[in-house]
Amino acid sequence: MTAPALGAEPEAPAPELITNGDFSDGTTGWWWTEGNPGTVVDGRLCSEVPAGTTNPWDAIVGQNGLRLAAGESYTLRYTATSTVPLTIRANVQMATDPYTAELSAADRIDDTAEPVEHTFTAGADHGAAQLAFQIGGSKEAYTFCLDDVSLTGGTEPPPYEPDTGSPVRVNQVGYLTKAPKNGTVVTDATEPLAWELKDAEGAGVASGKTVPAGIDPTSRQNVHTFDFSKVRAVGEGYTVSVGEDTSEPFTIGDDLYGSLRSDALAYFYHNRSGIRIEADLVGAEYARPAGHVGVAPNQGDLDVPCQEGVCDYRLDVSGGWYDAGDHGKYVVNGGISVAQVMANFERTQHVDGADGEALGDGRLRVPERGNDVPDILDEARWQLDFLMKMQVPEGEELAGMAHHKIHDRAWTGLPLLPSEDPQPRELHPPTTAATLNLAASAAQCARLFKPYDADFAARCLKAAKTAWTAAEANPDVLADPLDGTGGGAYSDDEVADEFYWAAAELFVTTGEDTYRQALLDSELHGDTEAVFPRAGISWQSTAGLGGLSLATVPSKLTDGQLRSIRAMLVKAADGFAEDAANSAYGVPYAPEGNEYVWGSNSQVLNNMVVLATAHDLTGEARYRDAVLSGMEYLLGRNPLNQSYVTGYGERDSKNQHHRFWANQLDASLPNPPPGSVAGGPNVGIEDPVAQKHLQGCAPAMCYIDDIGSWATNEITINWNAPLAWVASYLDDLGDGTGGEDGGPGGAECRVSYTSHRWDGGFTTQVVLTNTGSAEVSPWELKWAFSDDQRVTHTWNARITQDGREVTARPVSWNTAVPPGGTVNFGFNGTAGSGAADPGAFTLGGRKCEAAPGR
Ligand code: 9MR
Repeated sequence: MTAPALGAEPEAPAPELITNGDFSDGTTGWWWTEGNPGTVVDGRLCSEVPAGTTNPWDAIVGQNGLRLAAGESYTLRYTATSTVPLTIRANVQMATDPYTAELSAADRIDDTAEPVEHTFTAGADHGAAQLAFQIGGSKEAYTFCLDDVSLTGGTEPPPYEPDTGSPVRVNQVGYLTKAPKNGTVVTDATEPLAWELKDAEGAGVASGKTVPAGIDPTSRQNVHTFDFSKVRAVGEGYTVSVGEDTSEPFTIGDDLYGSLRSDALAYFYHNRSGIRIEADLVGAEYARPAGHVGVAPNQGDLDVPCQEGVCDYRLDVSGGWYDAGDHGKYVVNGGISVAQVMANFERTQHVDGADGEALGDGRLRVPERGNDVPDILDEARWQLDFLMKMQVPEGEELAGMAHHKIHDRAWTGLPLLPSEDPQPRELHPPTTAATLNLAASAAQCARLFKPYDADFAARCLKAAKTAWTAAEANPDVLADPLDGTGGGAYSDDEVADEFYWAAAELFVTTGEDTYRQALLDSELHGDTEAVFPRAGISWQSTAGLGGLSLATVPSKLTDGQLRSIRAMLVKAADGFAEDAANSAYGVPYAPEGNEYVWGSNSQVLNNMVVLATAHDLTGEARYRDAVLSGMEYLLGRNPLNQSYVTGYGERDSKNQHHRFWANQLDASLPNPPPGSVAGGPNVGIEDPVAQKHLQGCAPAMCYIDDIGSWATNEITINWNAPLAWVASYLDDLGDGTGGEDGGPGGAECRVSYTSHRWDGGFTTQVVLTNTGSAEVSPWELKWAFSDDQRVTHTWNARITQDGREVTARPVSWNTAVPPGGTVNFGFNGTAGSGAADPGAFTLGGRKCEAAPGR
């Protein structure tokens, strides 16, 4: 090894600004204009440029999102070939009008790849400049190929440190008056700390001690929790302080979720395709022309052909909702979304205290107000009509199946209004999953629309039954996972869950034995984890939607069948409640290995839907409490101190990935409207912005509020649908009890845990008190050690340990604990390194109060 010469500090190489400049990752990071789509050929990006364009900028290949600093020097390098010798322009410029250029070079290229190099100094700061190879203006058609693109210069931006604000984390919207009220504080301290709740004037209202919870594995931070459930004084501007640190302000009061209920539903109107979005419904800022109705430059969804080789007919597939930040419309995702919108309404028909009025005619932002149909059903119908248009017509091959999706032939850039999308639209092959999504949602449509429009209901039922029959005849036609150009793939190689869901909805609607039999024959029948997976319901795992309908909508299920479906649901809810109780942030979501997935916030929300339904069915407060703590997590009590819902909370997400709500890229465009939930932390960090900033992130911190981060910060119909469902449930809770007073926290157990430590070991005495009104037998108490303590010797209980997770169970003489009764047990163990005592205990999945004075 050669030592560097003394005095000659090796210079750090200038940072690279181009993503995927060698095209080793396909076309990732690159875009092009409509007439000259790019593909990677032999490791280079090539584009067929048509004959007869006029201006250089009539054909472009480029990359956006480049950060330049005024006064810094930059070097652009690339190689390019052209089958016709010509001059192109290599520009580094603003990405929006007036397109001011920092570099605008005229480069001669031909069929030999000569390296080109330009150096320039940036005259201004740019947050998101673009590199644009302007390759139009040629009379002749030619092939342009590009390789080894590099733009270096400036200084390395400092490592990304998310601004997480105060370490004291709360629900930034607020807490229902009579509900549990918990928060989390990030601190190095291992001993309890004093917390104080202050009113808007800063006067102390309540105080207490935090409960150390050890290292939270989702954030890798040492945290404590605090509980101020006992405070029931209504007010705004409350804060919690721990030492010098103060939380964001929040409210204590009733009915905190009324506006969220309607905002989260307005999301669907905002994202309607094929209709003008009216200022008088959503405000001038959000009004826009109809998208994809065949008005140039749109090619329209009124007469859409298939992808080449897929079919030779064309369909009118106008209408429906855009899926997300992109303008695609996907049956496989559209179906679950409209099902949850309908379920939001259907709940009001079967649950005491669920308010149908708030979803009724004239209450929501839909243009069909005043038609005597509940507004929420009007919104659902917009999508149902579209879904039915995606069905393969009679007489065609695969008649009755549904096309998987319709979207642009190539990916478009941001920002882009739906009405400005110039791409050709294409139908993609029918699939079993899409067909069953249609069958399930159309079957639900049939029963809900019957009182309002019998013809429409009959049309839904016919579509549903035809789809079911077609899916049975074609049970394994799967989407191609590589069919992801211009739109998402949404491929799913397991459709037993879609069969279960569709059979459930068809059975509830018709009572027919064919569908009952399909349910009983399903491999998912009776399998809680398959129907209600611990990681949550999603577009890939839809059986739970069927399970929820079976458990809640009156049907011809036998009493025994109903009991067993409900038992599965409650068992799943027990798991979620346990996950919430074990989480220092109260989140009812604990995926295997803490692998927060793409759209993790919707997994949290879907678990909350199951919990809320368990609460509706059993009246047990602990299910409600876990829904509430899930909402605490989503609205700010989390490792990033982030409210993931636009317009709610002090530190809300504002720059979600969307082509119209793209204020971050174009100041004349709006941010997402209130009530739009971001996808949330995703350990996959699949997009370039997340990859740039979030390498090595802790699971629940793999999130960035940047419009370029589609993997962590997109918004979609299938994420807002459970948000709207949950918002309705929460609004119905009123003061937190939904009428009956469950009492703060609803805890029905208390634990006192006293340890004496010595060098290398400890001895612990536990007193468990049943504070509820029912006997608990057999009891099962769980907690987690904050460190590597090991239990070595026990008395009066059987104790098992799995890593840090500890479970204590009765010995023969103390199996039952009567109301007011106690169990005493204890154990010796080897000490961990400076470990704190555990602070959170669950009895049968239900959170216990920690007895004071430990
Ligand atoms: O929500 C989808 C997520 O589960 C997948 O992992 C991801 C990658 O295939 O795609 C997500 O769905 C996107 C879809 O493909 C296109 N529209 C936007 C969706 C949300 O990001």
